Amino acid sequence: MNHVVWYFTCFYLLAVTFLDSALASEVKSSSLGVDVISLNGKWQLLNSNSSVSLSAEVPGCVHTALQRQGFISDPYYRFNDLAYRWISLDNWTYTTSFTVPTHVRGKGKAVLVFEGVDTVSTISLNGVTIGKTDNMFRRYDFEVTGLLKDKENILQVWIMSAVTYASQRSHAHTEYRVPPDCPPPVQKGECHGNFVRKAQSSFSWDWGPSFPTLGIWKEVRVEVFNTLRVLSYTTNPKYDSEHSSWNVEVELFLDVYVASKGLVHLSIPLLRSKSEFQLSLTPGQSKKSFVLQINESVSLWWPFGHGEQRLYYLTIDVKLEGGETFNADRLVAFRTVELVQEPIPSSPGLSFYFRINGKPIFLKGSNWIPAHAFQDEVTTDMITILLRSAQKANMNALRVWGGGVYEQDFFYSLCDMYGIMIWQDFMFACALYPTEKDFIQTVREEVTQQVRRLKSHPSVVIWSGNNENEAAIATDWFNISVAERPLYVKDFVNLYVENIRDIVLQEDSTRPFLVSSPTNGIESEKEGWVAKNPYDPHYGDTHYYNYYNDCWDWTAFPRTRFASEYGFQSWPSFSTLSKVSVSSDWNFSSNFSAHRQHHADGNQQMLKQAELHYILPNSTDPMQRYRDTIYITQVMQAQCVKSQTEFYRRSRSDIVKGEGHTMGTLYWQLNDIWQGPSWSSVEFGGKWKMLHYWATDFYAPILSVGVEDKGNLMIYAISDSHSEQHNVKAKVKLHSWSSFNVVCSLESNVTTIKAGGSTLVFQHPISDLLTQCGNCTRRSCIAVFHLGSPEGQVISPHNHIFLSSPRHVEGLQKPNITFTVKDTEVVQNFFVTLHCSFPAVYVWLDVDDIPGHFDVNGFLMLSKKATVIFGAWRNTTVEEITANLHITSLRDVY
Ligand code: BMA
Repeated sequence: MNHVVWYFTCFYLLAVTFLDSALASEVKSSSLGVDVISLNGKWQLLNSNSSVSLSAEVPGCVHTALQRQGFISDPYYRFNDLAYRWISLDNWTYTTSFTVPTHVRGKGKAVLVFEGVDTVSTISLNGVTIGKTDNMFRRYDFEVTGLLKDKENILQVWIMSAVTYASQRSHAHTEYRVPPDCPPPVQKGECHGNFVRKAQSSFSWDWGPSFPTLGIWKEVRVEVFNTLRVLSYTTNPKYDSEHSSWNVEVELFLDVYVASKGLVHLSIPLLRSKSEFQLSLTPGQSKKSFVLQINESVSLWWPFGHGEQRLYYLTIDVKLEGGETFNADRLVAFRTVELVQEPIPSSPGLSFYFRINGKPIFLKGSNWIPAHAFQDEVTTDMITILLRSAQKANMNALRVWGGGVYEQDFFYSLCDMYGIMIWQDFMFACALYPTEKDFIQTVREEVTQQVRRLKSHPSVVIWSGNNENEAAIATDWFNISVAERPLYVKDFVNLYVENIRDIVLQEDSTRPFLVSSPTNGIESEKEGWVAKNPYDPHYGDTHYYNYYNDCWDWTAFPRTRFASEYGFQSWPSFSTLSKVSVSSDWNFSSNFSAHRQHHADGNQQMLKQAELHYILPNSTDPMQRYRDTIYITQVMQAQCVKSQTEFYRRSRSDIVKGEGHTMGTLYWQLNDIWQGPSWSSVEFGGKWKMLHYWATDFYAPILSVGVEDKGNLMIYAISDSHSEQHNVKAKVKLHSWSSFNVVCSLESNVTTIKAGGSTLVFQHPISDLLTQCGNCTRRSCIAVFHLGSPEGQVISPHNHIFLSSPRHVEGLQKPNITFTVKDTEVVQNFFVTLHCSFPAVYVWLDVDDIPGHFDVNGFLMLSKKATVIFGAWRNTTVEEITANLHITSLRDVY
């Protein structure tokens, strides 16, 4: 069994009810007299030479079917990704049978609807080929009128290996190459993923395994009707600036069999707004748009941290003259979004920031990747835990990265509720793409469908063409000669501008579109859509990675307008890894450690970066050393991402040497696809790494940041507020590493900090500070600080700055931390009280497999006693926590 460690948690879960999938052949009459026969459920599955035969759940995929029926064990276990490669190289047939009652069969039109086939398939009904699929991101509707029988109907979906298909397509593309051919060997992946419209990361990625899945990953049903059926509908609030009023555009996409007339009634009861419209339809596919004027004043939808996420029910009622009806409810929200790219005084280039409801908003968040290699394993619980974790860490934005999938509806609905803005990439990443007619055609359909599906969500604030493909051409990732370049630029413009952008502009006028990420935005457009340097910090967004530079050196970071990717790897916790490994794997030089690392030199990079500031773990007990090394990679990652994020937040209102005005930080990456080393802050299974705990602080709405600049200790106050002016004092203390005594305390004058900006509130030469404090040197003391109101209230999280690398500090001793656990009055919340004999740094609590998280973790402990709270996501006890709790601090690992 796949021991997936996502747990049901009532604390996290919303009341979401899902209809059980209907048994095959059960007819449900939906609105408009459409009879629906769900074909979800058990199908038969066969490989190409019939040596493997089993039953398989639809929606689902071959891998999960094989696993559930015991043909294979957990695909994530040890080296199974390699052992099970054969599955994706074979072709598979899904078969089901169903009956259709005569009265249903007698209706005018019958359509087979596949919400999602993964990916390349030929579909036949009762022996007749009814269609083919080549794109997992599309829904396919095949007309089957006249093909249905009363008795047994046999439906077959023959799925071709996507790996074989991609290879054939690439070899057929003889005029010029479309790189990359294959992923780097360290990724142990399959080749030519760019030739098939499928999650690009399923052919392997630098954080994930290669499982080029095959399956029917979304619902299947037959729809039979006499009049018409609704294909989809959209609800898009629009602000009419001329009249300073709102209206909601509702579009109905219909498949009309016979000409009909009727009425459409739209209403938002809470806003006392309703309207009725005539509907007149002729046979064929048709799109009808209606505009509901809102006459009342609305409460706006705001990103998390900036106000409420107000959602209103909109109801759509369609009544045809023949008496058939269609009713639907949708939550809508009112907000505007602008991407502001305009000149900035004393800075070349253009600004790049989001204005929501007229207010500039700093985007704080990270990047989202697929939550599982097998999408049918992604549960609403998993999505809820991840999105709730993002919000708990004060994130207001996530980028749905272009190498995965367009996420399921539930994901976006939850983002609407949580106030998490979505930067939505189209699913193209780190590659060049072919532009043959049929490829463009399938992409056009994909984009049209996805924009229609997602545009009703207020959380989606921007569309972006792809991940890093502008940069791939501009900075020549694939050794393309100068002479050949125009050809590739032409293909780029063809795909992302003339097709994708065109469709987006037609379908959705309410959001900005970017050609790529990173991009220079308007400047890229001026330069023919591929800028000379898409990483230019004066324009657009940037991705920046540098693993060998000392990440404490903030002067090395580009002072970008918007940091949409940056990050550092770490290893997930032992309890996560131990589920897919055995004891011989548990050291850093094992084959397993090398195998799980998909990023060239990744393991070395982590240790080298860690070594710059920490003494690497040197326990003689191999097991202890393994756990400690995991710990040190997480310390390094948390510290590096903190240092970079604080730099960006500090740069929000600064222009230094023409650079700055940073208005967004989306670190790479929020979540994991499996149990392996990666840039994520949340492990596969939902456990928070140290970085995620720290994000809660470095993404706080009001933050104090300490930096050393030319020998001075500078403390900045950063505020996301739009208007509130805070009067603050920076309260600074120097603590000695060797005792619990505060060596000295200082306070700045009261300063009024800028709303929506960064303000210097404290500046002091470090050498003076040390002299003034008497008993302190850079090595023997640490500076801790926070912002307080003049009345003494704490208004920012506590922060600190090392005055020398922890590897050089003097006086830090083994803290001998002991603990006691106590139940709180609150369900599943436990107090953990720590006692230490000496100050401790990076104090890390790990309860192994007990799901949940602490209120703080990875902290500095400068007093003898500290109490934290553990909130469990399932029933647990004081005893279980006590038995599983491991506590590590920096000084414990060497
Ligand atoms: C960026 C991303 C991903 C990748 C990450 C880490 O390039 O877009 O492709 O996983 O960096 O290397």
